[in-house]
Amino acid sequence: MIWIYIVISIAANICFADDGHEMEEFLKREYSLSKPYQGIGASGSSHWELMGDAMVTTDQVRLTPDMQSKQGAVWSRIPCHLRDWEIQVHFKIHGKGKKNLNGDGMAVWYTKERMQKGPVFGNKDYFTGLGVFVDTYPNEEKHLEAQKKRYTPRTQRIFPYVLAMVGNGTISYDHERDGRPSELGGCNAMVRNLKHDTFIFIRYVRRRLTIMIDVDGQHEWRDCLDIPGVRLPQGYYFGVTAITGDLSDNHDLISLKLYQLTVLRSKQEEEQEEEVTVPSVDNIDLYRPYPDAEGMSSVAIFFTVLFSMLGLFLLIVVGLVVYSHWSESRRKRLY
Ligand SMILES: [Ca+2]
Repeated sequence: MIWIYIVISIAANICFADDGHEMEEFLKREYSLSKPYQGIGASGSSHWELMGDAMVTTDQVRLTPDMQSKQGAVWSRIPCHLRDWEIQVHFKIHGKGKKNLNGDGMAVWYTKERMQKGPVFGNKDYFTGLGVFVDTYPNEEKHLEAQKKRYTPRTQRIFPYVLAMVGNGTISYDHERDGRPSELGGCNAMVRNLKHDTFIFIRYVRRRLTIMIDVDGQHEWRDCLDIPGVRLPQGYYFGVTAITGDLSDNHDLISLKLYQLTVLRSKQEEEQEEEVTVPSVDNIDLYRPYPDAEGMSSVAIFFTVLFSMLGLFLLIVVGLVVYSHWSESRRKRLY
């Protein structure tokens, strides 16, 4: 289903969730960030705080410049106690690097922790909460290419790739595998060096996590991920971070708009929604290691074929021996 993209120009709107429930949305200015970014970073005078190499200009919050080994972030100072919400993130990723010679990407967060530098797109590893990543560099593919290994179609992706992960404080983001073992889902999103605007939309309603993207310049939301049973505690912080390594890009945040959604719940639904203290997702292990993501190497394929042929040969020999014994004993019985 493609959603018609509507620029929300007034503070309150009526819209419908996927399940047809009517809901209202209100822009929450204290959790939103937009031009002219007044007072961001200055201590105490803004709801948002800058970190690392992030810089505010007239047109954007530049999380990283197009230079190696930078990381930057902007974090909300106030915890969000809304039960149902959606955020629209207007961002821009651009740089001089040619395709797949740029990196590493940016992330939108709703986490217990805030303002901690680290390897996960500029945030700490073993985070607690939700991370939505725009990964612009295919680490696993490049690693396998260098080793002349094939990758299985099951895990093959086209980059840049948008991926969602829920962490409970004990799960590491596997950077070398581009987060595959902890992936909740995701989609391809060609977002680099575009003239038109690019957006990510994250909606969290009745524990259903929906992610859509608008990156094609068509003013349409494209489905990226939709998962029920995502349990996220209240009182976490929103943040946007980015990182560069050997390869780089400008990672710019233009705006972040948070809407409170008011959803009618029946008394029964209210009673069933017990309070969540640790993030989790119903019926999904948050970390699912897989033994052979790298597929078979050419040596492994050679031996598999060799042993298969030997096995077949052995079967034929055994079959012939059994047949000759059988036909001989049959001949004897006939005479
Ligand atoms: Ca990557």
